[in-house]
Amino acid sequence: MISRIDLRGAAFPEGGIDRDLLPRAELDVEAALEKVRPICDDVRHRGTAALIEYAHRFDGVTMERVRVPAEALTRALEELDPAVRAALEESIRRARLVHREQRRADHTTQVVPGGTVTERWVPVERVGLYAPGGRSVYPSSVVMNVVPAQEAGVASMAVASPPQAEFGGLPHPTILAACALLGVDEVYAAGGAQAVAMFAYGTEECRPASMVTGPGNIWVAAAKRLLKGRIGIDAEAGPTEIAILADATADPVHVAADLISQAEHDPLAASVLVTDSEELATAVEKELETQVAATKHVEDRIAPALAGRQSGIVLVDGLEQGLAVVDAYAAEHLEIQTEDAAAVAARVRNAGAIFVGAYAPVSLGDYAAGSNHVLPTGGCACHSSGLSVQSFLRGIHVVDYTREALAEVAGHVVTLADAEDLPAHGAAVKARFDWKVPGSK
Ligand code: HSO
Ligand code: ZN
Repeated sequence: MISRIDLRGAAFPEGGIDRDLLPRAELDVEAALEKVRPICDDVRHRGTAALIEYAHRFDGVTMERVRVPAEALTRALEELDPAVRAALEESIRRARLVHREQRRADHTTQVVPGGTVTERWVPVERVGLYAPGGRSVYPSSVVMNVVPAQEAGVASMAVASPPQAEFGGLPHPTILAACALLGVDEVYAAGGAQAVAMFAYGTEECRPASMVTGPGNIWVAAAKRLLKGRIGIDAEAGPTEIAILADATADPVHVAADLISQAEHDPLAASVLVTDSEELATAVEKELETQVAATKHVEDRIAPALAGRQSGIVLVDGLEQGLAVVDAYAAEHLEIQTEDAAAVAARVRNAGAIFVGAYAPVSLGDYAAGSNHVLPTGGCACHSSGLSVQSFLRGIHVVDYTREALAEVAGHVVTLADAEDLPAHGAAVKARFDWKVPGSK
């Protein structure tokens, strides 16, 4: 069901271990680029008409407009199961608590008397948030995208989610209800690459956005790669990943349940256990058999995900090697189920989010820990962070110098400009002092 990768006795070089030794899915976004290019161009030129056509072709729905009417949002919220509503409200409340505290204050540094640089944090003016449909209808992802954008102070935001034939061409009602709960009233029934193009170029109905965020399938990832620059993106989200660093103290029932929990998302999802305990490895393998037999989504997702080359049980010689492996892997989600888990977690350098100890499963973070679940996948956690308030802010340097403060440093500016053979740069300073640079001959 799940393969073993035995790294016991392997050399662990100082610069970290070779990532290629570790399991990981390969997602060929590059190949998808050529397919999404004509779609994006079409949306650019024909706007709404193109979106309506793609909704017909890809989603099997006939519609006249892409914007979801306000009544549909209100209705979806009225018809939402009260228990789901209560859970979403709690999820939103916790996410707000955490994200609100991520806001950064502007900061002014006095470099010299009369010379200051202020870093001013300014929210992106308008963002488009993508919520997948089809196999993955996740109202929780609407929460995870909208809350940080709102807490960052983004003034205008729109959500896009694929039209669904069984709901009369509207996005899934729980997606609509989540939007309504969050106070988002601009929602579009658009999916895939088309939705990203809609946000990038704008249409008759939808004003272009400065940035698009949110998870999606390979077509969404390809469109993000293609249109990046024209529009800001968060990350090209790949299939979800869970890595668990566990020792002999871990409970195999929990470990197996958590590995299965993320395998449930996608046949390409990765579930990786890193352990120095062969007993735990064997116990987890047994548990996987029993628990998988008793769950849903086995044939289409869990079984292929666990059996795929992206998943595995990695055996190591001890905790130090285990830490080297999880750092090299840079998992989207990393659980630490070891003795003194908090101290071990503090030593991890690369992970999208870290879940500490026996009572912090990834599922908690997916819904209701307060943390964000839009996280870097595919090893990107070694250079990127998950979605946060910061994702929606730009730090603008505001430079404010008096005549005296400029005079004090003018000689250095001119010297550097000359050293770079850019005399006009120096001239711009000299012009302010009648071409006689203070501090030079
Ligand atoms: N684990 C997914 C997020 C999610 N889980 C949504 C359940 N719903 C990627 O972090
Ligand atoms: Zn999940």
